[in-house]
Amino acid sequence: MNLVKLVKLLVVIPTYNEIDSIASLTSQVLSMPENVDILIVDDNSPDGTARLVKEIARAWPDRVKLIERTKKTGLGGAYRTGFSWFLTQPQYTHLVTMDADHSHRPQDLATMIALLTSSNSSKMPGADVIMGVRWMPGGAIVNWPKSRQRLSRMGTSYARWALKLPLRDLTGGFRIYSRTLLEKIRIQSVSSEGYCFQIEMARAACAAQALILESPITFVERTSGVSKMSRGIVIEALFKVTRWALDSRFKPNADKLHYVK
Ligand SMILES: Nc1nc2c(ncn2[C@@H]2O[C@H](COP(=O)(O)OP(=O)(O)O)[C@@H](O)[C@H]2O)c(=O)[nH]1
Ligand SMILES: [Mg+2]
Repeated sequence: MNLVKLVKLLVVIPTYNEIDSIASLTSQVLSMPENVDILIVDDNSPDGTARLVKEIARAWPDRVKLIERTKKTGLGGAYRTGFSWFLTQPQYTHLVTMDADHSHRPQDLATMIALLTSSNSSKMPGADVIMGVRWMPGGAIVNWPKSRQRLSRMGTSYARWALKLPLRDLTGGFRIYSRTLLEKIRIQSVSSEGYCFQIEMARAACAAQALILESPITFVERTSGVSKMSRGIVIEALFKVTRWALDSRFKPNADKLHYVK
């Protein structure tokens, strides 16, 4: 008999000036039939995102939480805060990372959860990470200019080659992580500030010998608000990936010692 292990997911959504999309995204996620709650980590958005989230949280006190940080220090810091809070809440079995701007679609999350539960119910130990992937059969990108697509693809190709990570989308941020994996990783050691956090989490997961499954997603460029992507974010990623690649050449076990408890 196949025993299906129950999953309860916390969707962590980092926000900076996402007042136009956060209410509709929250409502779409809350209406999913799967067992999902939401944690929004806002960086004192000047547009009043946190004020709106507080109203939503009043209507859904058990299902929507807000953490307010005093200033914008980047996606990595917001995620570290969200991951740390998740670890204090034993009712959740999995953590989802998802963007606020409708680029990550709830219907793809449903597919990712289905893959997770089918891996959980097989005789194998369940997946530690379900990775949303744009660059695989069934995956797509809608409305990104060619230049941004090229940048993203090059980022993944470089990190995949330099770090020898056999994964097809290292810069995407739509993922599910198991509690078992997050409890094994020193989350404060995943120190990237920008979108390089996604590459570093993949590196930490591989160092912890996680079982990672890929699931195709359609990434849809935002239609409101503005992207927080910047030159500094690209430089951080380039610099860090190169340094990690050199580190692991000279100290092959460095990533395991650094990230895994
Ligand atoms: N809390 C917080 N959220 C951020 C920060 N930078 C980006 N985000 C959020 O991260 C998600 C992805 O950012 P986005 O600007 O859409 O990046 P893009 O899709 O790569 O252009 C969105 O939900 C943003 O609001 C930050 O410094 N702090
Ligand atoms: Mg976006």
